[in-house]
Amino acid sequence: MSTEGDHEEESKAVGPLTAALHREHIKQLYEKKESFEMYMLEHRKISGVYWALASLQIMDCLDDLPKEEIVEWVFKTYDKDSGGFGANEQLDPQLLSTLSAVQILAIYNELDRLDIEKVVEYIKSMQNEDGSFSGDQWGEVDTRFSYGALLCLKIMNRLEDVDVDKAIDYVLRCRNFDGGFGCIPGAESHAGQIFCCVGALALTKSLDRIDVDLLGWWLSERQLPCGGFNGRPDKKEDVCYSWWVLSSMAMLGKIDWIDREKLTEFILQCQSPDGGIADRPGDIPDVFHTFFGLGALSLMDFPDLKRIDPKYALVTEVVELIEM
Ligand code: GRG
Repeated sequence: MSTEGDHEEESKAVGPLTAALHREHIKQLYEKKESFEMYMLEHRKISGVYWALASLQIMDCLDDLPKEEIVEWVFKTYDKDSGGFGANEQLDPQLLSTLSAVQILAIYNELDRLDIEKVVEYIKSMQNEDGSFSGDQWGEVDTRFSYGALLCLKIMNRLEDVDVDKAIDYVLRCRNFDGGFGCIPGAESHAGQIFCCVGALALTKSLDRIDVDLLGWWLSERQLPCGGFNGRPDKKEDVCYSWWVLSSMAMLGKIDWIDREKLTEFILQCQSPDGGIADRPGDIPDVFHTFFGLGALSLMDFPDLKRIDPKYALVTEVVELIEM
């Protein structure tokens, strides 16, 4: 039996956005460095820092965390030999960690501190003959890495340093009959991978190469009776898909094909009374779901939140500086 929309019958009493509690949740996470959530983030800490800072910036309170301390820590994850950044101190360089490092520096308007030539060299070294990208020295290929590489280069204004045509041809090879995209050619369509592929196409102005209506339809089918989205058919709703689905629809110009009010209600119901946003109502919150919940609310023009750009996953004022 389908488990879709389990929360449909739960209380519909929807409170306001408890931004002050979310700020406190993030500050506590940073200050109590020994917490369970921080322990769980150890192997991908740099992305956790990006989600935390991006969340604070959406709520217009970036100064809640110490900028200089964070920027110094980011450079402790840098590998001078390769030009890539690791997920934490003493970890091997990795493409998505490099993206998070570059995003953090963009958020703080500190891109000048990067050795851009070295970082570009690292990303170039990750492109394969067929246009795909590997995530690290061990070679796993995934459309997450295509997006990560292209976005990282775009932020540094160096997109032309890789073979963009080949990169896009590879992304298009990962497209399925239903209009969606998977992690490699032939893999099942999944909203997370669709975000990456649509992001890669949007960053390179190649969206005219896909059937936008077909994909828009597949994405709009992800909204369940509870208002939340799942990531593929017959799966449960999760706040993070609010971002992966809605940002893809925003890039396709199809954001009006979903019920915004119901999605907003669902996200607000996922707020923890102690701050932070969880995957589903009543679950334990974390910084990943907090960012993606806030990001989706921002895409829907929720009051008092800064606007986020769907292809960069950064607030628009940061993107304006990058594109200047
Ligand atoms: C800068 C926003 C940003 C992203 C960087 C890391 C990345 C690029 C993209 C990740 C995209 C992705 C694959 C997201 C999905 C994450 C997720 C919740 C996976 C769970 O997959 P399953 O199969 O879950 O366990 P379902 O919901 O299908 O059961």
